[in-house]
Amino acid sequence: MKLHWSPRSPFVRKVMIAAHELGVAEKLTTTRTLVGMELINDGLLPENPLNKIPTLVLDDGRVIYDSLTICEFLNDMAGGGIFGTGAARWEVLTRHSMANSFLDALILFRHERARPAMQQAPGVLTAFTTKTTSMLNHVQAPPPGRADIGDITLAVALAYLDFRFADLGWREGRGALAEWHAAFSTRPSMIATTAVDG
Ligand SMILES: N[C@@H](CCC(=O)N[C@@H](CS)C(=O)NCC(=O)O)C(=O)O
Repeated sequence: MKLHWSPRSPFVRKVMIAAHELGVAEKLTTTRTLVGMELINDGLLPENPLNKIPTLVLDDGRVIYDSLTICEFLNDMAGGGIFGTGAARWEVLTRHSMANSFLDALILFRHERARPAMQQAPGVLTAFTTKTTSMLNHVQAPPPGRADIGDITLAVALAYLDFRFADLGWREGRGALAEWHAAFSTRPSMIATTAVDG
């Protein structure tokens, strides 16, 4: 299976962490695929018309996206483990949605911050700053040792804050969350997928 991949995409990292946690990472062949909000990759478009990574191409040519759908596919392939079952599944998926929407907001926030100062919209920057703070104040540190898709996505979002928003100092006043993230970051799946620029 071929995974359109980048070492700095948090959504790709989510998929790779899930693959490691499920023990199926070695089944993925990663291919470096350069994309950006203003960077169209013509090689990717036939497989994903919206130019997004991660995109998974199965050996029989079928294509699976986006990151949640790929994680579900890997979870099924591995016989389950990171989504929960029955009623618990909705709780896991809801925590995933919260952390994933946070990531969506952070990507847009970063894009706005990267514009030349004259072109930045102050209202947009203020709104994203407020959302980031309110999300961080709202989220609870998960129980130690657990690694479902909600926990994985939260860990990726917090690591993305370290990667792109180190100036925000998200740990300040959030000791329990910081402690949880430090412990989660020692998991082999996290160590194997550290984000790098390049
Ligand atoms: N909802 C998608 C989001 C994926 C996404 O936004 N990926 C970014 C890289 S981090 C991307 O492909 N951007 C290229 C573009 O927006 O054209 C998912 O969960 O997979």
